[in-house]
Amino acid sequence: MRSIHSSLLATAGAVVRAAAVLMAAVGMVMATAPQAAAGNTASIRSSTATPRALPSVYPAPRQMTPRPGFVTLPATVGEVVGQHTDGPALREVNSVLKRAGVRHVVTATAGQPAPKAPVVVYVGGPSENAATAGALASLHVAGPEGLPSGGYALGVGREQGSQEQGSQEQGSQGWGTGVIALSGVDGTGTFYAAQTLRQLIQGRQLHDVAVKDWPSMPIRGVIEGFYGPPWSTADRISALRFDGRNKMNTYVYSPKDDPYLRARWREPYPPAKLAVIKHLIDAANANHVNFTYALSPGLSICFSSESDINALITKLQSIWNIGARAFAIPFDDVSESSWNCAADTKAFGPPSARDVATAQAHVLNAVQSRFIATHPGAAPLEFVPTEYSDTAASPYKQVISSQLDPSVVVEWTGDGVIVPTITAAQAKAARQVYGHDILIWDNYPVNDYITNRLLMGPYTGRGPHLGQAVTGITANPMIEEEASKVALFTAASYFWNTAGYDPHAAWLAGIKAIGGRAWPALQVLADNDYSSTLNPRESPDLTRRIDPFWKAWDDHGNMSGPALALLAYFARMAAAPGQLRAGLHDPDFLSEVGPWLGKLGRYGQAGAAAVKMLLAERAGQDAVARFYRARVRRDQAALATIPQQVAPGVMDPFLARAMSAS
Ligand code: LTM
Repeated sequence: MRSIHSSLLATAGAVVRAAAVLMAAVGMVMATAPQAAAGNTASIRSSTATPRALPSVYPAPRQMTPRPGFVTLPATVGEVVGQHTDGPALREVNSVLKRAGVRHVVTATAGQPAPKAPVVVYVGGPSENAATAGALASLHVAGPEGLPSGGYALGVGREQGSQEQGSQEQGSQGWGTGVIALSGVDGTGTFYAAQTLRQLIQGRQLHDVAVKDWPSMPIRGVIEGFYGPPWSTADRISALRFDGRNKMNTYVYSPKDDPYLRARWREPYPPAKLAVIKHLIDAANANHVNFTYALSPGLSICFSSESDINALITKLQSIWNIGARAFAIPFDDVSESSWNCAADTKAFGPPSARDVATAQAHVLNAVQSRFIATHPGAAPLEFVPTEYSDTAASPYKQVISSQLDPSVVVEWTGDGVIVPTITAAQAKAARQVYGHDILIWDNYPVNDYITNRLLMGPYTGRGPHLGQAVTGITANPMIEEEASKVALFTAASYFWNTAGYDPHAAWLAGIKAIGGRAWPALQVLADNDYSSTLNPRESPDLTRRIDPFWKAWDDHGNMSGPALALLAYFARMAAAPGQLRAGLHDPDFLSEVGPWLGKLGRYGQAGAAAVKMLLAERAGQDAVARFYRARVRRDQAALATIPQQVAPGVMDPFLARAMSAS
């Protein structure tokens, strides 16, 4: 075999040696993990400023204005908190400061003199901390007044009068007190300001900046609403933390196979299970996420039964008692042509879409008036109609529109169950036909209908003005919780700032945030698990290299450039499993994606062998070509035994064409 290798190196020589150099370069990318800012980086003019540019922040803020100068965090900082400063926000600020190297935080309460320290951090908006307004004013940064819930102002700079513009060497220490002021319109806003602060710190430094930021829609989040194995408690805790970090404020607990949500909906939770749900609610609260409990009685409810309505309310009350304040009643599993009890025929007539809607409105109105309306602080009741995926006028929707309490929010999946596009016009049509506020249940990146796929492409096809037409969007994720985060990172960016959303920039930023130093390998995995009903384009980075390769091949042109580019990519594919296993410290992610990762690596090997086979053939090196042909054949056979799909429609056709090309 050694002689065949030497023969190959001798023949395909320059091309393959250069490929090795490229492969080494690929390895270096992994080691350096560039901080390259994608999308929303705002640069400043000063040639001496350190740091030179604002880092990227996701979701992209509405207004983020860099200012000349920067603040260096010393080992000891002062902190001014109010009596009502949000607890999770303060915890986040303190952990951000600690990670940046701050060792001591000297705290004062609003009303006391600010601590004497080179940098003072003010935490809390107008309803939390009376001192922050003055700190923002000293920086000439406007406060958050008038912003919707979750909005915030964030200022970094030096107190007015003490700042020597352009004296970058002095940092914060030389010219008066450095000020960092985080002011939310509410506690959630201050928590989000802290999430932005986390991303603004580079080493120990922060660019001077003024941020004014607010969300595009009130409800933004995730609905665990897929079929199949539900997320574990650890998955959910991880998801709740991720939601908060990415300014999503909603998690809907609606796993299809919690029996106490569906088949056994009347039964109270056993204490141990209730304790787990309480643990989730507490984790949600700690991350400013509204835990929404979705009870689905449709499989067995007798709509006309007082005792069933009481059971429904009693169950909701048991979840209220452990801290939940948002509730949903999904009726997406209800037949429009049968009742669950004879009494309903008597009460509502023979089953029909219209009568089913009347029965549902009857139950929902009871929950609204006897539970939601009697519990101050309860969020508006949400409901999934049985007809949830179109905007055509129908007897069912007509009844919902006219009989359901107007404060109930209707969940709707778009014009279809899984749709490439949702526009503001469609959402307005839904608002019109259902007669209620619309919350989009978006079936992306859910994969319960294609469990052999991972869906890791960006969230696309949702219009820039959709936020004005709906009360919010919750995305239905994949069975694989950790792997869902790539798509959900992009969805969160869209939910927050629909008009400023750049799918590719958000996708790359998400890959960097999630992948850490192994992000280039994660990018290759996501590139080859990219297509979906939202976007049919598969493996965009790979196909950008395959297409020129075949063009050069067909034209009998110079193959070296396209072959090198393709070989380098296949090298990244082959190395990705090892790089992710070594560099991504997330065992759950690695076990979730294990089979896909294995297939990706094997495709990388097969692809490289196919390219080398073709180069050898063209060079007239028949023995070398035969060697690689046999290798590709072996890889193809092994790949065919892995049911998970990677690069569907791209890699198998590439290998097949390579094997038949001459
Ligand atoms: O979308 C809704 C309202 N219901 C189901 C989801 O539970 C399921 O996850 C998705 C994707 O299969 N389709 C549905 O219709």
